[in-house]
Amino acid sequence: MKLYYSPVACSLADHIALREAGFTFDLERVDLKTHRTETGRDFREISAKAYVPVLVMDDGDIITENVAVLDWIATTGPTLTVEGALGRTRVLEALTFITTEIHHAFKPMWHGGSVDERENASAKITTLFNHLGPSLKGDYLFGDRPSVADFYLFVMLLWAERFEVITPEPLQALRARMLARPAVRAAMVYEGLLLEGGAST
Ligand SMILES: N[C@@H](CCC(=O)N[C@@H](CS)C(=O)NCC(=O)O)C(=O)O
Repeated sequence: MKLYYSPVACSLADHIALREAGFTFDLERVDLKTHRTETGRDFREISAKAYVPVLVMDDGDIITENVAVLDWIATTGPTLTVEGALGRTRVLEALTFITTEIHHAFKPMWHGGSVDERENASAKITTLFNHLGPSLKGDYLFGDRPSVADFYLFVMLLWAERFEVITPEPLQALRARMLARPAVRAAMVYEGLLLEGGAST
């Protein structure tokens, strides 16, 4: 299978999840401005939606939308499931909050919002993070193992750092724990976000 990604985009969550789950997969970078992939293909021929992540399965089936891709990885790879009758529901609940509320709130930062819009967005994102801060059930959102929701949250925390958004202490600690994970580091090195030895690029 192949993941189409763009460095530091939300597809980093899927990239980390595939590595954490131990899948064998290929990666192809997409330039979101030109719509060209690194092999020169027009990305819109692969997905007319023209955004990442896109996961192309070996049989040619294509999954788009981050929540769907992450849910597929979590339910197919055995190490990422969250126990309990409501385990999957809780993960979907967190993923939906992250994508519709937190990710969406970053729009002014990525898409040239005015100073006022960015300041308002920053305050709103801090409030949204504060909803998640107290709800950690251990080192991660649902206990002592990370879930796919932690991977998506981690990307949002990287974005928060980049745009100097204030985050609550428990989520700063979660970000540090994630950064210590070999699969996370490998994904970040691959995407050019970390140097091999560990320093940020
Ligand atoms: N609804 C999509 C949105 C994904 C999305 O926003 N992807 C961004 C990168 S984080 C993208 O590829 N944007 C393309 C563009 O802005 O042209 C999902 O949840 O997967």
